[in-house]
Amino acid sequence: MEKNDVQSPLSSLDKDGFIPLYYQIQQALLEQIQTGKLLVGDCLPSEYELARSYRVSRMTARQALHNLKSRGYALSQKGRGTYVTRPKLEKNIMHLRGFTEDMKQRGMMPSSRLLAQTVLSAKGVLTEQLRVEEGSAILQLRRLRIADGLPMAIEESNIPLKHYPGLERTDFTSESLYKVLRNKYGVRAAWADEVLEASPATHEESELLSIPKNAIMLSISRVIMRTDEIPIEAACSRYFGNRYRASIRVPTTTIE
Ligand code: 16G
Repeated sequence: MEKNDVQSPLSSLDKDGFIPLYYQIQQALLEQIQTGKLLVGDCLPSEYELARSYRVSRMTARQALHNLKSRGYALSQKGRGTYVTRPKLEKNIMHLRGFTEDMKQRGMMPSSRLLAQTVLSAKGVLTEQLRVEEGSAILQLRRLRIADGLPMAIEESNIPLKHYPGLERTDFTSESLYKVLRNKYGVRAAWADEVLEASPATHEESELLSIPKNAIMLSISRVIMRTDEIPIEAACSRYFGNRYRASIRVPTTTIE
């Protein structure tokens, strides 16, 4: 990874104007990101380099980098410095859209790395969530979900096989679960119960998503139901908090 030079730094700062210096630096870097001169994964100049080339204090340089990070355009990692990331994707949790469909709608290229595809016997909370008997066959998928080459989420899906015989033979390295359920089994989703939680990344998650140790994850657990009230899937999707945020439109109601 190459360090990018700040383009003609001294000429671009207006040191006598009203616009704070940190803001000018932040905007100059943002312009390089938005015009593609700096790409996702590229290193940004360090606080020290910025301070030196713009002839500003390190505090000013730090503020510029801090603002880019809090807007989701950059991330600092020990040993790697500060590098360009993508602003957070907004996940509308009211939409029962699958990952593949969601990424395509955003003009991004979805892909998956299959971590596990196993058939197991239902027990404990899964029997309640999926409304199946103990020992009933469940297809469990664990996938690393990727968009435009960037790892986005780790998902575990549990699907009761008694309603979808043969589903376990699908190659989920390339197939969309929701597409197969819709096209092959005629499934229509009606509603879902979702729980959102924040928690630190496990060691495996930080490795797979290439994110800092203990980074904050946005976890969405959901049970999605068919129109005939039969559970389709009990899933848990774990997104890196710096790449995702959840949004919702609250329907008309009274203010209490
Ligand atoms: C979404 C779902 C996940 C489902 C997946 C199917 C959430 C929080 N999670 O990521 O439960 O398994 O889509 O995606 O919405 P696919 O159709 O691309 O396989």
